[in-house]
Amino acid sequence: MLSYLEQAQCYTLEQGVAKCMEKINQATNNMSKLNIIVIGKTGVGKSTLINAVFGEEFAAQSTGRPVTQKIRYYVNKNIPLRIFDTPGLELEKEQQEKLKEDVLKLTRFGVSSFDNEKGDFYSHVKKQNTELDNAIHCIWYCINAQSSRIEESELQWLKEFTEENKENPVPVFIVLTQSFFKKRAEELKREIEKENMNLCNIIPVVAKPEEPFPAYGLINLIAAMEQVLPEQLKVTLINVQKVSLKMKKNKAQATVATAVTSAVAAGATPIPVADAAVLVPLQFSMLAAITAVFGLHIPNKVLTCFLSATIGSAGATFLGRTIVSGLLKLIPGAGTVAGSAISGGTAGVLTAALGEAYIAMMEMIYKGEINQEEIDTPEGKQKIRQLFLNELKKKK
Ligand SMILES: Nc1nc2c(ncn2[C@@H]2O[C@H](COP(=O)(O)OP(=O)(O)OP(=O)(O)O)[C@@H](O)[C@H]2O)c(=O)[nH]1
Ligand SMILES: [Mg+2]
Repeated sequence: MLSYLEQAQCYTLEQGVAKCMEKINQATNNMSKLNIIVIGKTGVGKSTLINAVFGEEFAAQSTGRPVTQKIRYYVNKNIPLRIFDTPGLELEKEQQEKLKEDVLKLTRFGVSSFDNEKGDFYSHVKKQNTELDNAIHCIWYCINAQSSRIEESELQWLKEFTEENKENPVPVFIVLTQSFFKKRAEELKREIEKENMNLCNIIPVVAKPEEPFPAYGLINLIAAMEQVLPEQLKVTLINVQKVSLKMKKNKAQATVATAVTSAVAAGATPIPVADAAVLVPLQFSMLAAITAVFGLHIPNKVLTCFLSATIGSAGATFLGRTIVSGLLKLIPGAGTVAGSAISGGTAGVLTAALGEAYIAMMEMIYKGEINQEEIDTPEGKQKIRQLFLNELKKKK
């Protein structure tokens, strides 16, 4: 058996990519699903809101559905999200009552108590839910802000619901949709606030711009959710939301900072140059975490290009020796110890540059400035290499 270090040093580029991909898949697949219930009358803009926050890719499934009297949730196997769409608010009192009971039931017994095929609860589930993945994490109650007042029946429903929700509280957000006129939306907000219900927040939004009204407020909704969600679900939220690239970048940069701290610590006892590969697992975990934050699918080809253009080599050996032969020359101060060891500082600089270059590439992919095919060309690789070198230079 080879020792861990020896194995690490023997990584070929191919093996390195496979290992890194494994971590990326783990990070993405192990992400907790975020479960949101969306409530509101027909036409207030629920689908438009879902579209704007999570992308067409997700909400496409929730539009064009025939009017239904049942709760249904929507999933997409590549997105760690379940959106419950609820009908019935504009129906008879009896049905409004049933909707309230059903939503409360969902919050108590969790997603697995619900048969999505039938749009009803399984009869056998009696146990209160305790699992995070199975819980309802928040409720968006949508009210059209173009109406100047909140209707009495809606207010009553909300009062009763928030009162009963106290038992097993799930964060409730009132989303004031179509808040084209901010003043009017603010008035409505104050009116609702006066009722002193147990609400997390009341957030005016315009989900889809319409001349002359720009979209706004969606970032506030995400930020408010981020404040109340448990840590594990914050990553999911940042992954699934399509509203703020800045939020994704901030989270990704925090991930890099953590990895840099670990790399510096690992290098506190100077790492013999031949053992530089000890850093590789750490850096792969960092890349996996960044991928999870961006919520992008990264194919093997792209990862291969990225790793070969940065820390890898096209040859047989991976990382450890490449760093020694090439990269150390580029790092200010590293040259002095290059003959014998990698210092903590150098390990940190390398990790930071790698993380930042990856974020830069993800940003370009996210914005559609570069696609997979373009990355997999000599020019594409050169571009990535340049991103990495620029980051190394910045660390001077
Ligand atoms: N410009 C603009 N139009 C909006 C916005 N929100 C809703 N609308 C419009 O209002 C109409 C209804 O919106 P939907 O998103 O379908 O409403 P819904 O709540 O999903 O309705 P149901 O599925 O029938 O319950 C559509 O014509 C939307 O284009 C918005 O933020 N901006
Ligand atoms: Mg709809």
